[in-house]
Amino acid sequence: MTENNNRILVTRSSMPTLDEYVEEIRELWDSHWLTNMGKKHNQLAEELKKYLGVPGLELLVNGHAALEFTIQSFDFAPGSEVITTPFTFASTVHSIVRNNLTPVFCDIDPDTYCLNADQVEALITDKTVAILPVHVYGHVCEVYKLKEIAERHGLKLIYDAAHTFGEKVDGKGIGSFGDASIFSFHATKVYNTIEGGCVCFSDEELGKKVYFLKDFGIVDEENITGVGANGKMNEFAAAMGLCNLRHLKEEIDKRRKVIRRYRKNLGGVKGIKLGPDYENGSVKGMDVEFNYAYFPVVFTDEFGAGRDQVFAKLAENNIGARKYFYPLINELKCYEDMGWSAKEQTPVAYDISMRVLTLPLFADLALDDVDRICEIILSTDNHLE
Ligand code: T4K
Repeated sequence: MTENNNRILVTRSSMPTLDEYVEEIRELWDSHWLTNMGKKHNQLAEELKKYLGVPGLELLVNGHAALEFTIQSFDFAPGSEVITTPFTFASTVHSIVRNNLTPVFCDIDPDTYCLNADQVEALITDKTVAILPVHVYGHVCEVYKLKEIAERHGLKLIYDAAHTFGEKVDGKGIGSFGDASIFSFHATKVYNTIEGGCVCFSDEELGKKVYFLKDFGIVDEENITGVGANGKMNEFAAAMGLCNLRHLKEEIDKRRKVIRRYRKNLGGVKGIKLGPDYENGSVKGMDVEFNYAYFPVVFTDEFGAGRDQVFAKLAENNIGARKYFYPLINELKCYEDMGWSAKEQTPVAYDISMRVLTLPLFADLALDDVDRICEIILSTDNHLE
């Protein structure tokens, strides 16, 4: 039985053994070099570049900083529009707004829950400068269609790839699509550096700009030529990343087993809709090497209970599923003055946000626990008459 204070939470951080981590950080006591692009930072950047199959990579203190600094590095005019999805974590849209840009919401695909590529073009105006899709839950956006649209309209394509660490699309690292892709290495992700993130790019100039901005805009000790900030990853985080990278394959193998069990138990149940099954052939014309990041379940009207009832029933049993991503970003309190209407602007995203639950998923989640979680879910069926 998997226990975390007797509760099973939506996820649990992957960690190396304490001995392995101590061994990794031992040399920091000799060098006294703790941050500011030290040895571990640089080693991790090189290892990740290879692992992710990307031409360029810059490490950052977290995924949000990666996104915010990346957007800043394009120097878009204030008030320019960025087409994005409301079905995401707040970070995506906050990073647009904090760069003095205007988010324009596009609805999502009903099967992958990613930005609906077929609806992007209708939202492009003469103020649009970029498209910012999210590979939500590790599901993959229609990267070829989006590339074609971005190129035809001269727009930048910036992916929030926070959930897709290590994935491949048609054999290519997912971070190599678009002008830039950011990953999150937060404690709750498939791969973590405690807190951390990176941006991947092919244009070296973009990488240099992000580096410059993450280090206060410093050129040298006597020259600070940009208004940057502090986005540097420290050596302890990088050391955690070096350790976790060694075990990633086995972690992903274990996650795959958990998801297969969920699919076996819940697949085909009336009223339960599961996400795309990347093991079962190509999805939207793409072969995807999935990382098993999240397991979202959508309860349709045919199920005998609503999402909130299932959530409550699981909570009664000490199981902490989460309503990622409810509420939508175009419904958040902090944006209530913007005059957005989720129901009208993005009806599919609205509907999914009212019905979705992400179930517990982590490498060491016991299969018996998966069975128990599924039994509890199925026991809520027929609550509604
Ligand atoms: N873009 C997207 C699409 C994102 O989803 C995110 C982050 C970002 C950008 C920004 O990346 P970062 O700046 O975070 O690197 C969590 C994460 O904090 C956040 O990283 C993540 N997305 C978001 C979807 O989920 P919360 O507020 O739900 O986390 P919390 O603290 O409730 O933790 C969830 C569960 O994880 C807990 O119930 C137990 C487990 N846990 C948590 C922590 C903090 C652990 O096992 N260990 C831990 O250290 O936001």
